[in-house]
Amino acid sequence: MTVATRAETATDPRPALRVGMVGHAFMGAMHSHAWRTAPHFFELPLVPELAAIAGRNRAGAEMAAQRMGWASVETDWQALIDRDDIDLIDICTPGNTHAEIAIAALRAGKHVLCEKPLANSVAEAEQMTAVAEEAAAHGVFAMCGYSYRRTPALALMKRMVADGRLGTVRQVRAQYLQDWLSDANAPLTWRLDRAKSGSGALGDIGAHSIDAAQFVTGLNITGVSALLETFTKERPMGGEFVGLGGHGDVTADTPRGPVTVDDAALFTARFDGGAIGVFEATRTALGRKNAMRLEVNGSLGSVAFDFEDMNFLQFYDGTDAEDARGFHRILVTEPVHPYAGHWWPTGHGLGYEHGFTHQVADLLTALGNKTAPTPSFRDALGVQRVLAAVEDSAANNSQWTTIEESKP
Ligand code: SOE
Repeated sequence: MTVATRAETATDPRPALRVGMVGHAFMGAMHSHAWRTAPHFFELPLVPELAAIAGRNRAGAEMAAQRMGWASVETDWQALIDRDDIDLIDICTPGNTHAEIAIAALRAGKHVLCEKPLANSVAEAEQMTAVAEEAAAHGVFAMCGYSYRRTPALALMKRMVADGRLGTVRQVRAQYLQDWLSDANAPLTWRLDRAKSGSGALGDIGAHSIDAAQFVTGLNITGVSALLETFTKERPMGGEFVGLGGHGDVTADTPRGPVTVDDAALFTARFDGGAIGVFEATRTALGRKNAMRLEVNGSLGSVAFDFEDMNFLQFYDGTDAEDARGFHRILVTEPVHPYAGHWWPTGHGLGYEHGFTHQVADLLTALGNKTAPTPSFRDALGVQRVLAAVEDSAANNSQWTTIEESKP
């Protein structure tokens, strides 16, 4: 893959990284923001260019290109891959399209950023990982977009565990609670169709919890016992989600179709190294909007994070003087904290979108240094194996289900 050179007239000598993005819904908008913003807040070896966006509907893609800042439009992802002025394919589409797009892109010598979860099955994830590792040998790299790793408080959590501040990790408590599907009249979108999404809350948000737990602790889940539930078995067809309770136009005559994925997933887990964990993912916990929570208890201390209070990390240091022990609320906005120093002066908080900008900054830094970005497709394959084990366990009366090692 030739590294693009910027136009002669450009004052910036750094090479460009020309991005082609597939999809322009919520994640497409978020990734566009990150590609635009990263070079303004991070010193990067490559300068991203929003070269082209692909969407099946030309009018919709044109509108998205204008709104999100893309220079050109394609109506077919293969056309993006065929262009020699594109260096990286950013996949922001439903899970059933990830494998075909990522494999074609990598084989064409394009780097890939693929939204989570990596795929809709272990088999697809294994194939994607094999192609990615083959491409890496030729300097073409792939990353999976588990963006919460790059929330400053979670990155600080990982640093504290790695530095031994918690001692031996014993227990992990991961919840990801949303409520946008609590309304039985919320429509049957692609996220509720197993053929497109692969699973429901489990793969959509449970995958984030699995990746975050493994990333923060440095431990892998080795086995699970699980149950899944679908509370609303049928939903109105043909509409778009317009917010809680916003589906008054749905009537008893509105045709309904079957929901083929879970509304909620619960599972217990064992990690290598002897730790145990409990996980919960749901999109029907009325009142919880985006409560991605993670708590780790160790022999010397505990840390706890709640995305709905995302600028704080709670830390209990068991080595504090006995009369001073308690959960300290650390405001994770200081230059000493991961990523925070790139933004505002002390004490000014960050938001959901910053994790995506950090993701792009770390990706561009890795590519500029010709090194493999993380999380790799193999890391994401590990998450995919846990997702599959949860579904297997739930389908067999919650029987204990082990996770096979990721094959080399
Ligand atoms: C919907 O549940 C969703 O948009 C997830 O798909 C994202 O990965 C998560 O970051 C926010 O919630």
